[in-house]
Amino acid sequence: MTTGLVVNSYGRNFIVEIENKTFKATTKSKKNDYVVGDIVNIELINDTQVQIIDVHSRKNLIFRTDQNRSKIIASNVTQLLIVIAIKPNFNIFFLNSCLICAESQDIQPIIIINKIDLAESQQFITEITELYGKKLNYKIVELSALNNCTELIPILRNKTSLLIGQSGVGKSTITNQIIPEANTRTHAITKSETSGSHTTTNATLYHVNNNADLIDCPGLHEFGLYHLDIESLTDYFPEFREFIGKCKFRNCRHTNEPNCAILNASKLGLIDNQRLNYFQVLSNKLLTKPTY
Ligand SMILES: Nc1nc2c(ncn2[C@@H]2O[C@H](COP(=O)(O)OP(=O)(O)O)[C@@H](O)[C@H]2O)c(=O)[nH]1
Ligand SMILES: [Mg+2]
Ligand SMILES: [Zn+2]
Repeated sequence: MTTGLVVNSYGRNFIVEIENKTFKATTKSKKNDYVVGDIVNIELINDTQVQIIDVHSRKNLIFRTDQNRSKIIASNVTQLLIVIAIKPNFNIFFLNSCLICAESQDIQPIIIINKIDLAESQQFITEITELYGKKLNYKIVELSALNNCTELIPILRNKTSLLIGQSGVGKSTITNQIIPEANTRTHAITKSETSGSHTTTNATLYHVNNNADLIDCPGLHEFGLYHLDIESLTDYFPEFREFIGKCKFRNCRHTNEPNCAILNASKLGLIDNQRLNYFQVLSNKLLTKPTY
């Protein structure tokens, strides 16, 4: 049996890479929930086509869920590069959701503040660095993808990094800086394989060098986390950890209970108000979620 790596998908079809050569892939039977990053067993059909038989077990699976559906994004990711920018419309809820996604999958997150060339980025950088860098200890990289992304090269080494972020923050610009032929490749696949549509709507995996892979995924408007288990939620907030288990009530939801260690910590300024608010909104969503 030959194995390959899924590097792109469109509709029900996939692009699979086998020893540096790419093939169009269809799937056997109706099962087609494969995703970029999957290692798959394939059967050769001819010198351009293969059929996917099944998938090797995944180390992790990045996906999002909203009220009524779930979408898989990529698998076997070892680093989440969360790209943010003051423009077009920074959403702190989105940033927090990406961090919770990383924490819940035990994947290293790195926050990339892009568009630092814009004058209005100054205040933004200060605020983000103060909370997410200094208080929460997340690694932060500041750059202007329009100028260069060289700072990212050592960070990518020996990792499979997934670029994630709202539409328009600069993910594709970063990808094109790092892999100059990325643009052409995406377009080549799109034009020949998807009659007429202009952009790929799924993630694409690129090889950088030094065993580094980079996955660009199209902008997301929301990053739903309806699949999370509410009982584990506090574990994904690093600044909550020292207070977990210290509330008066064992089943405390940290919203308005008396003697809540987390609410007390926020009153003392040990937990940021916006983060607490995000936690409460998210846990409320999980409590009222539909069943899948
Ligand atoms: N000023 C500025 N604009 C940028 C920068 N990086 C990307 N952009 C612009 O932001 C827009 C969206 O970029 P794109 O890479 O398509 O974002 P994506 O949706 O995250 O893939 C484009 O017009 C880029 O030229 C940057 O560092 N500075
Ligand atoms: Mg893009
Ligand atoms: Zn509590």
